[in-house]
Amino acid sequence: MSVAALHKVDLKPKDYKSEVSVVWCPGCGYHGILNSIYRALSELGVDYSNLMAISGIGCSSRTPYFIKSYKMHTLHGRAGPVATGAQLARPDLAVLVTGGDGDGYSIGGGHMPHMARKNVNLTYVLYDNGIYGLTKGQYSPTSRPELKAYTTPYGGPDEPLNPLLYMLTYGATYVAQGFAGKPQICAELIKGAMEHKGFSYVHIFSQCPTYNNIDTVEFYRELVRDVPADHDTSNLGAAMELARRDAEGHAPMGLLYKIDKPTLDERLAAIVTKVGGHAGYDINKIIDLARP
Ligand SMILES: Cc1ncc(C[n+]2csc(CCOP(=O)(O)OP(=O)(O)O)c2C)c(N)n1
Repeated sequence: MSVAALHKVDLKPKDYKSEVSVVWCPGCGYHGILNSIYRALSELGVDYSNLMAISGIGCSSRTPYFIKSYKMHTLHGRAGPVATGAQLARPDLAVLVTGGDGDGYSIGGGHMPHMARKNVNLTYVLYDNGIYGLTKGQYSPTSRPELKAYTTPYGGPDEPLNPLLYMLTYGATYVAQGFAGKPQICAELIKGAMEHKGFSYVHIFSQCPTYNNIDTVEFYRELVRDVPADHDTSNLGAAMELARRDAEGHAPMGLLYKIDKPTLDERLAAIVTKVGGHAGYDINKIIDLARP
């Protein structure tokens, strides 16, 4: 989403904390991600009366409770469609979606491509802990086969999906990746995402010390490598190459891709103008327009 046109305020990160206590486990990486969001909002000067925080269901999806903003805690996997509707109804507001790997890529997996390809003007921060946390530890689409979870006591039978490749393939116009153990980098990436006009996707690796005993802080520290300084963020092929990971399997950390493209609300507004405004909706006129 682009917050550039919004009314600016001068607030500290702590001013974005709501009165609701954060209930995540001690040591959970989500605390770091939440702090990155507070920091990004403060640095951007977002007025919380212009912010809609929207989520599905999961530990990560509790985030809107902890942010001072308007908010919707929706159905499991359905944050995307609700956020799309909210953004189209109020394109003057900033929309921030937060959720987990299960919410976004299992039950919500059918919605992610469409937010990307339609270039819905919102920011999606996906907290990837490689497990379903809220429901106490089931294998997710980003789990590594080595993970022994309640639903896969002998390890998993399949390979994890590659969320960055998925988002790039479907046309997301801002794609970045961070790690909860590097909150300053996450804050920068979230800030860039919120400044971007269009569908901005920030994937953040996070440890879940309670249910995922293999994707630890140490594992992620070894896994991630900074995006090279000379990477061209407008080059889709180069971004995909980074997303595919290097020969040693390292995952890129930083901004992979950013391009400008008309957003869904802009394209719809152009159609409304073409038919003469909402009052001008006339089925015969629309049929005329559709004639070759
Ligand atoms: C329709 C529906 N199916 C299943 C559930 C149970 N459920 C709640 S959260 C969740 C998975 C959450 O995992 P993830 O999105 O990775 O979030 P995390 O808790 O790890 O942050 C599931 C399966 C539900 N609430 N609704």
